[in-house]
Amino acid sequence: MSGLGSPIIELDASGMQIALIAASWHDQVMDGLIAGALRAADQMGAVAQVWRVPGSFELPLIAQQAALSGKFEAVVALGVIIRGGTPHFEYVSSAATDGLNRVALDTNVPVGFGLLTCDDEAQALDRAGLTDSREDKGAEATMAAVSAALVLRDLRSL
Ligand code: DLZ
Repeated sequence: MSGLGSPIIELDASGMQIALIAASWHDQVMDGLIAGALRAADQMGAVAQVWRVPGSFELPLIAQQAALSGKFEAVVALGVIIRGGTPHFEYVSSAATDGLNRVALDTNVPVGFGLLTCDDEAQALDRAGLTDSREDKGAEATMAAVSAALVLRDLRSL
């Protein structure tokens, strides 16, 4: 993981099936987030399938269906919302955030939160796991979801 105070996590998730749900707004940032998520999945031995949705508002529904399919131990949601001159930012951000949290709690499948809510595109690029980025939020969200899925495996085997 990459942000200040974030943990260093090394995980063995060999063969774990995970679903990556990725929005499509702000393509350069999304390319970085998806690449970071796939890199992290690969490093942990997890097998990732990617689905694209139009915008971040659509992430919760598709994340919910992936979780309910029973085929994935973890779901990762990736998106970028840039603050603009309209109230859309607040509506889309809170709908996506609340929805994704609800998916995890309703389905008992961990949902990695790889949704960037940024003031401008430069801030988003800095978190996108690109060559010049300081942070890699796609990888971070993927590691968090897989880590939680491994804890759930342990808890369910008690
Ligand atoms: C409408 C909208 C706006 C203004 N901004 C973004 C954004 O920055 N990032 C994003 O992922 N999606 C945005 N959207 C689209 C909504 O998420 C949604 O796709 C549409 O409102 C259609 O349901």
